[in-house]
This record gives sequence, C-alpha cells and structure tokens, in this order.
Amino acid sequence: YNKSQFELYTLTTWLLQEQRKGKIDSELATVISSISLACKQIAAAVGRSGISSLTGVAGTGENVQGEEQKKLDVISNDIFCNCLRMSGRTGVIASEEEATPVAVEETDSGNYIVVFDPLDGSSNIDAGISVGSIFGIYEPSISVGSIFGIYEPSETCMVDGDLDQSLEACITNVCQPGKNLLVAGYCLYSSCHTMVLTIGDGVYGFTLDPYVGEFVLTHNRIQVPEVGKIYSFNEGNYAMWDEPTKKYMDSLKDPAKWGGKPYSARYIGSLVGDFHRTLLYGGIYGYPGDAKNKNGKLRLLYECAPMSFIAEQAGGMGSTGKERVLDIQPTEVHQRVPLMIGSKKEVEYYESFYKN
Ligand code: P6P
Repeated sequence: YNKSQFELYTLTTWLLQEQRKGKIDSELATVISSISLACKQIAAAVGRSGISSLTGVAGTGENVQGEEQKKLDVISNDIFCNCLRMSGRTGVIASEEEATPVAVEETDSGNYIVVFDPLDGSSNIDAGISVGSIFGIYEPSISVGSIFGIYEPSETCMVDGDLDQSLEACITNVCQPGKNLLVAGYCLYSSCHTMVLTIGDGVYGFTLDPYVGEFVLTHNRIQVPEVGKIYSFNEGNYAMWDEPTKKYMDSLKDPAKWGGKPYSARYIGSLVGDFHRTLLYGGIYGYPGDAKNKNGKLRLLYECAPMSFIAEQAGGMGSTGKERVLDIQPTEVHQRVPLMIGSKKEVEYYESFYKN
C-alpha cells in the first residue's frame, strides 16, 4: 500500500514541531488546539444547518451590532466560549456576539486574551454560501490575576458609577493594537473547511480531512501574489464613497489603463471567503468608509487586525487606506475601521489616491 497516504501532517503535529522550534509554548498551543476543536464543531453545525433547522434567526433579537442574530451565530459563539473556557489557558475573551469582554474564571495558566468573530458572514448561511470564523490571540497587557468571575453581557458591571475595575482591566487587555498579536487565523467553511494560521513566522493552511476529523497541512508558507487583477468591494456603496475611492474604482475598470484588460470583480459578501481567495490568488478586498459609516463596516479587533496580521505575514498589506491597520490602538472593543487588504502593490495603489 502507499504508506505516504497515511502519513498525515496534522495541525497537532505542526504545533508540536513549532514548540520544538521554540516558536510557541505548550500553553499557546493548547489555546490553538481548543480553537481548532471549536472550528470542527462549527463546521459540522454549518454543514447540517439546513437539515437540523439551524438556519434562520435565533429570535434573540439583535446583537450589539444591531444585526439580527442567526441561530448559528449564537451556537458558534457558545462553541467558541466553551472550548476556550475548557482550555484552561484563556484569561479574557472578546467576541462580536458579546457586548463586553468576558473574564474566564477557569484559567489555570497562560491567561491568554482571545478575540474572535465566531461566524462571520452568517447572513449567507441560509443560501449555503461560504462563511468563516476569525480569531486572534494576545498576551495579557496587564495582570489578569485580579480578574475573576464571569460577566454576563447584560450585567452592567458599573460599580459606584465607574466601570467595575475588573471589567476595565478586561477591556484594557482586549484593546491592544494588532501588532501585539501572537496568533491570528480564520477557518473557512466552504467546499472544503480550511484553517489558515500564523504564529508570527509565515502563514500555514490546514484542510479538514472529514474522514479522520483532523486539520491536515495543505498550504505551507502561503505568499500572497504581489499583484492581482481582482478587486472585491461592494460597489453598491459607490455613490457614498469619497472621491479618492471613486477615482480608484473608476481606474480599475478603465481598459485603457491596463492594456485593454481591466480588473475582474469578485464579491461574495463574506469576508473570510473573499479574503481567502485574495490571499491565494492575489488582488484586493476593500471595505472603505462611506458617507453613512465613515469607518466602514468591519470591526478592528476581531476582523481587520487578525486578517491584516495574516496578510502581512504572507507578504501582503492591511491598511485603512491611510494607515497600517496593525498600528491602530483600539479605543473600544467593537470599533470599526475601513479595510483595504491583500496584494502589497494593490493596496499601495489604493493608498496612492489619498497621496496625490
Ligand atoms: P456588505 C458580513 O456581514 C461582513 O461582515 C463581511 O463578512 C462581509 O465582507 C461584509 O460584511 C459584507 O458587507 O455591506 O457588502 O453586505
């Protein structure tokens, strides 16, 4: 028989190798493993959503973003929180689906800070279009030893008119610039389920082998092409964009500028799917600010910063159009920033429209 067919190089094997190389310690590897378990569970839930009547709205009303929570949003958030709690290495979590950061009591050590969007693009779920989870891991910026108890999102945590000191410490720990990230990754739930991960030394892709339930290394040190003739923007917002963005978009579609062959448009309305294609094929994904939302729609902490860390580790860029995303010091957990991300030359071309 073909021996190599059974020599799977799994995420677990890769994590052990990275520990041997001293790139990460066992505590951080434990957190990454717990996240991979969450992604496997979400992949199963998403794959069966139509069958187990998990599509549609949760009936829990709107989340902090004013978006109708889908059943799978709530389930995916619970899955992430449970896995991270059970890892015993997580100090604080911040999720798109939680109003405030949550201090995790069951932390034995490590005390890592984990930020995540458990199911991004979930409005696409009912149509079976790709969705994904996005995550980032930080060291605590201040001691979390003094933090205990678990905040229910509804709990005001206001003590004598001031934010409870512990919650304030949680927020301080969570609101770190992306350049502090130790780990960033996403899991794409699509025709195949692929986890893409960086621990600060290149970008690796692991595809879920449904037969053994393991993430298997399939993309070794991904490099985003330096240029790419694909743009991924919601052009429905064109009328609300500022002049530099309009001029940029007009230029991409001008055949005369590109030897007769303008750029192609690809937009599925799901950041993880659009970004994954951009990372592998090259090009640019953009969600600019507009007249209605000057900072655009995407969240800095658990969408733009982790994706920008991955892009930079793959030789690309993540920018607001005016500044490097990873340099931005968050001022609040759910703040939004404009995002231009992908091939270095393509992001620089967008930025040039603000410089001239
Ligand atoms: P629009 C999904 O809601 C999301 O956060 C991203 O996944 C996606 O890229 C973007 O918003 C789509 O937003 O305004 O184009 O529908």
